[in-house]
Amino acid sequence: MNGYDIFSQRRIVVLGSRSTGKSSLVTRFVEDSFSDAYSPTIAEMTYEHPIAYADKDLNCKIVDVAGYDEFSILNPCHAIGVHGYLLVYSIDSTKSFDNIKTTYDKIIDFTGLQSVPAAIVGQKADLTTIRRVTVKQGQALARKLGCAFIETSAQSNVDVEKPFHLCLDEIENELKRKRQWPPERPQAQEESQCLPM
Ligand SMILES: Nc1nc2c(ncn2[C@@H]2O[C@H](COP(=O)(O)OP(=O)(O)OP(=O)(O)O)[C@@H](O)[C@H]2O)c(=O)[nH]1
Ligand SMILES: [Mg+2]
Repeated sequence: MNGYDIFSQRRIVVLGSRSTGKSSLVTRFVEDSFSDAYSPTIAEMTYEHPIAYADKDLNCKIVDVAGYDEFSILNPCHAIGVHGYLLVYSIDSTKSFDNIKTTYDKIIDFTGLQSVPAAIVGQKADLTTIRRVTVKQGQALARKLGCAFIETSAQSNVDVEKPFHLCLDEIENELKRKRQWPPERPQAQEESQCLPM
């Protein structure tokens, strides 16, 4: 037992094209480590990491997945029992940016939901001289898909914790909405103004 109950568990899946810096973002956040060497993820890794969020201690399971391209078929394990997503592109790659919408649409198609809690992450924000995707483009896509947005640099250790907190914001909002479902019925009008005929 780790002292956490099921209500404090949050499963966050990290998806995006190859070499966008997904593993680097996760390991920088969880272990505060970074390597310049590229070691592609073959077997996905799940990290258990506690995050203090609002007045709760959440036990986050962060699933670092191998790169998804536009032809990848969504693995059901990356859609079932998932609370939220980090959708990662690299700011020097238009292709990885275009793949964000494709991946989001795959999740929506698979789950049949209208939206899922997610944060779009523009990684490698330190690569300003070879930037291909502007902040405005990132923000516009996030608005369109109803997701949060942030740029990060795992290498320079900039804002690496923010995507996880933004994603938890989205998750908590969604859980709140679900708890309120069905919406309260309007109070029966006192002293009905309808007269029985
Ligand atoms: N400049 C820069 N390079 C980075 C950053 N994050 C990661 N990298 C480099 O980008 C390469 C790929 O990083 P990974 O974290 O392995 O990328 P990934 O998305 O997990 O790759 P796959 O597992 O193959 O999908 C490595 O050489 C990293 O050192 C960053 O913030 N800035
Ligand atoms: Mg990886």
